[in-house]
Amino acid sequence: MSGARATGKSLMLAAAKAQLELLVERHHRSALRGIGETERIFYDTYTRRLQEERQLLAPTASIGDDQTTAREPLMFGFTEVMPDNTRRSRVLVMRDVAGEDLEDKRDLALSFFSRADAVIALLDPLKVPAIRHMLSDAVPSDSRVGGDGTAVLQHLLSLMTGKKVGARTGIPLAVVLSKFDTMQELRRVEGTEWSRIMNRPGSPLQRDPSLRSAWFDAADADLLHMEVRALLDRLEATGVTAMIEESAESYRYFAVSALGASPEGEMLHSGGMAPFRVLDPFKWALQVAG
Ligand SMILES: Nc1nc2c(ncn2[C@@H]2O[C@H](COP(=O)(O)OP(=O)(O)OP(=O)(O)O)[C@@H](O)[C@H]2O)c(=O)[nH]1
Ligand SMILES: [Mg+2]
Repeated sequence: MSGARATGKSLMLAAAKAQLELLVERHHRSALRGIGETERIFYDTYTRRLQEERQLLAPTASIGDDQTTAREPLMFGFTEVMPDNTRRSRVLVMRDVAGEDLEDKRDLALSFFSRADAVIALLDPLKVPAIRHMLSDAVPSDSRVGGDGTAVLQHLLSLMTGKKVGARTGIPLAVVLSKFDTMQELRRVEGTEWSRIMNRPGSPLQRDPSLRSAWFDAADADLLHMEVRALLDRLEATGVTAMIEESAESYRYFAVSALGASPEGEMLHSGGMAPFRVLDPFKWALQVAG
């Protein structure tokens, strides 16, 4: 997981783990199991705060801190049923990188990006001043907003190529517009072109089929990819899209909300977490990793 501080990486990972459990049970008739210390680390870092204390997460500790959670990757195993009904064992190894480490370029500790099977990079729409302004009534102004997303993405791409100047990376890159519930709030901002875009019937920005199929759904993902690409253009993030398209051979755009609604201060929304499309990038990563 990559992205500037407070783009929503840790919450997305926590939400995706819960959804992956459901996917694996429902479609693969298997159970998702933490490997090694993963269950304990996951409980200490995510579950206790989110489910027992109903609180948002603290910023992820820097990899330089003396904390196992930041140093150890999270590893989950399950058995996948293939389309021809054969079964095979899969292991998903994830790293919840601290935005701070990417922003401060602690590169020695981040060299694993050049060896990843796939990278998920988050962009926060609340960083776009026009969006923040339109949503000033709907989104609490004290939400954590992170650092420079474009600079972090540029740096990430250089880490993915092992710092070779001018090189393109062959590592699949999922570019995710996070906190998508805030964009969906734009439905209610009347008289703007945003309410028209976000209200369009049948739009992939309004539905979440990610738990319906066992594997990555390319037809749905293609539609989503095009919608999110167009949204990024409208958000005037053309610098970002140009950079991705120039530097990555294999990329896809996604839209995700871990929470489903804005939090209330440091607390989760009273309705709990209602994730939107959080599984899509992980299903893609599992598919492209073979
Ligand atoms: N509305 C909304 N806000 C979100 C969502 N996900 C994250 N946030 C907000 O963003 C903040 C940061 O989320 P984290 O998941 O901790 O961010 P991070 O990218 O892991 O941050 P670092 O660990 O510092 O790199 C949260 O405390 C929320 O205020 C979401 O789905 N919707
Ligand atoms: Mg984090």
